Amino acid sequence: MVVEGLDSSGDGNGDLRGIMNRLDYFEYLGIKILYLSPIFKSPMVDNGYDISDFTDIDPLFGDMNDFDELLKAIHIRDMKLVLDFVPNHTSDEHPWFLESRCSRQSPKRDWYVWSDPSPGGGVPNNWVSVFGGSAWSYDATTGQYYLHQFCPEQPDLNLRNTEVRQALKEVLMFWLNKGVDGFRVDAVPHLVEDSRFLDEPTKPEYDPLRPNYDHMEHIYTKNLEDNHKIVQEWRSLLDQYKLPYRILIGEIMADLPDVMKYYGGRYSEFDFPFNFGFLGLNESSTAQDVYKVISDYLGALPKGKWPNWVLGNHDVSRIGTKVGHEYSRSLNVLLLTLPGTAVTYYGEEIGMTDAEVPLKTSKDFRDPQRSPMQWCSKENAGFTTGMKPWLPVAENFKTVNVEEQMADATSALQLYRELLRLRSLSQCLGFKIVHVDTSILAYTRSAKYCKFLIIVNFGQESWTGSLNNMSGSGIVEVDSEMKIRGAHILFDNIKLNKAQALVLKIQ
Ligand SMILES: [Ca+2]
Ligand SMILES: [Ca+2]
Repeated sequence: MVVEGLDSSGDGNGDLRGIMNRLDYFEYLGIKILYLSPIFKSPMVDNGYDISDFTDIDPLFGDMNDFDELLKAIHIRDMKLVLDFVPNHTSDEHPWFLESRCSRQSPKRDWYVWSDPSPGGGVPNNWVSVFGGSAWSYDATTGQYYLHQFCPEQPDLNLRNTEVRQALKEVLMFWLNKGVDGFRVDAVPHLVEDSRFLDEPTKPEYDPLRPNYDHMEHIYTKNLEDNHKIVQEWRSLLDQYKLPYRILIGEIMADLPDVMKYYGGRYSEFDFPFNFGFLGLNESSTAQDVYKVISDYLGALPKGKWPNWVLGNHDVSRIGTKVGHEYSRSLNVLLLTLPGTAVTYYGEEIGMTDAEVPLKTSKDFRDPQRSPMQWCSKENAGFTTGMKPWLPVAENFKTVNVEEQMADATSALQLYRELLRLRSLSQCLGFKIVHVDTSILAYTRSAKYCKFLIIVNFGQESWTGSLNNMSGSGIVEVDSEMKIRGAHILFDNIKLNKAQALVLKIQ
């Protein structure tokens, strides 16, 4: 689970002690692994993804003592902690960059990607940053440009330089030696660039005056073959730490074939690259669209590799907002009954939706999905002991919050918990889609001694019918509405309310 805790210091920002205060909750849910987005020292130009010290905690979140205590407390509860690893770039305030930019003769000059202006003056080539505009910024002191695939305050490290590779490995070792259970690696497609610095081909819609990242073919800056060697190096470093096993997860925003390459083929790379297929779902998505995401993904998954599923993250609108709040429960049934690792972005377990962030106070277009965790119906949803949380709380916090849902046996939170309990008890391996139409998706999961049928109604109204080639009956193990557990259902006469999902144990 991607976690956000609460603010224990009263400054409005979530912090490490705040997460520690809520570990009972994650344990109560049945969560196995907690993942924190960057907590490292940072000027916070890009919410901590601009790091100025990879081996220190930003004071916003606490200090190293808080971290050590948190890690210990997580392990005592038999949970694991995964941290963010951001190897593509540093902050422009990182001592490495300060040293690199001070002169062309600096021993760290080659630690970043520098280039002379083009022969006619101006940027070295037409490369564009992911956030728009040129990927090059001019540095007047030394008369060269430095590369940044993201913000100008996030200069790209030169991962072709062996000293840089070693320095980054030492960062990993620092945290591994503390006992961290693994890493989610940021911005993997962007690790290395083609060193010839040739222009990238443009698409017809490309406007040289307002260059847009999506209007170019990123053949020299994205998913280069050499990225894989680097990931393999990290994997073999983690493999030196045997007990416990350390996990490596990749963030790869790319087409499926490129994503799948990061499993490593005959080599070991990521345990899994995040599967972002469901991030594209919206309010007009049908059961067939959901089916297509699942079948495309499983069809492309290399043999013997481990799948995973993600409903949301900090970069996209919350699933409950995109698809509709009423579908939050059935989407969790889907997430937690598909084969492989399920990843929950904090708040999805209670059906949180995006907050309204007024334009004049908005710092980032992604603020709405980053609003504070809704703990209770009190002021600021119980997130902060201070006056004001770092972002506004979503309006529905009075009804959508942990405290209310813990007390309500039919809540989304209790459903989530029940699904996790069923998962840990049943150890299903087999998976087969048995029915799909515009409204209904149904599939079976089989374990050694039992078999389950999962039926989800993604349609706009209630549904009554039978499934293709399914006869017999089952007992309701999980009902997304938390009302008819234990009911006996005949497969030739199934009734589902709008957005209802059932997990049936086949008789
Ligand atoms: Ca705080
Ligand atoms: Ca790079």
